[in-house]
Amino acid sequence: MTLKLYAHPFSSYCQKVLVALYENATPFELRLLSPENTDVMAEFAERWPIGRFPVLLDGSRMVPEASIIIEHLALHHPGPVQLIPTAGRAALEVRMMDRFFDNYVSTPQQKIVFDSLRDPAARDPQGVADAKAMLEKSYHWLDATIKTRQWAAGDDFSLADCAAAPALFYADWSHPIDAAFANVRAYRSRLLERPSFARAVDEARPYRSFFPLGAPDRD
Ligand SMILES: N[C@@H](CCC(=O)N[C@@H](CS)C(=O)NCC(=O)O)C(=O)O
Repeated sequence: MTLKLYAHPFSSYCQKVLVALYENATPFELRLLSPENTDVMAEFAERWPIGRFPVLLDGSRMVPEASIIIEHLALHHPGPVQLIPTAGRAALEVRMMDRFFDNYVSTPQQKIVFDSLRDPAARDPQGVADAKAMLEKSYHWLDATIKTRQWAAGDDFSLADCAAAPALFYADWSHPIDAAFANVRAYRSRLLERPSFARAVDEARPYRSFFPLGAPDRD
């Protein structure tokens, strides 16, 4: 049975799942969430009224939340690249780093972008300043943590790198990673060279004009 992914190629959380699917060449059907696809939009709204994407449909099972989708794939559709280690301690480190990228990189980066989409009268400058301060703390912590690691949790590419790739990609667009954080910048470059993420970035290229802060002319 074909896996169906309700997603959009330009969305960071969708890219997180696309990287996992591409790592293992897992076959799936993209249900493109785009205003002109009214049937897909309606199906999605009915399945997941929360409205955040991606969502995976595996037979009759609906799986929301990017991390849970990747956990689901590892459990039910494993491939040669093991994105979540079987050993408990190693898995804990992977899951911790995955939470780090979602909560302390992606969430503040989304705050900056979502705020820019608001009506000017409804903007939240303090919230945006707090988000930028959080990103600075995250870059600082990550710079020391990633210094001795090839990938987020050590030697092996994992769920945490699926989270890190789009999170750092867009965070650097919204609040540039200072040259002082050379280890973070080098890690972001390694992620961009990883074929699974390079493919996701290429597929999202046609949508760059959607980036509300203006996409930089790089990457
Ligand atoms: N916690 C969710 C977050 C997903 C999320 O924020 N997706 C964004 C796209 S990157 C979205 O749905 N944005 C549409 C909206 O906020 O209405 C996950 O891990 O999948």
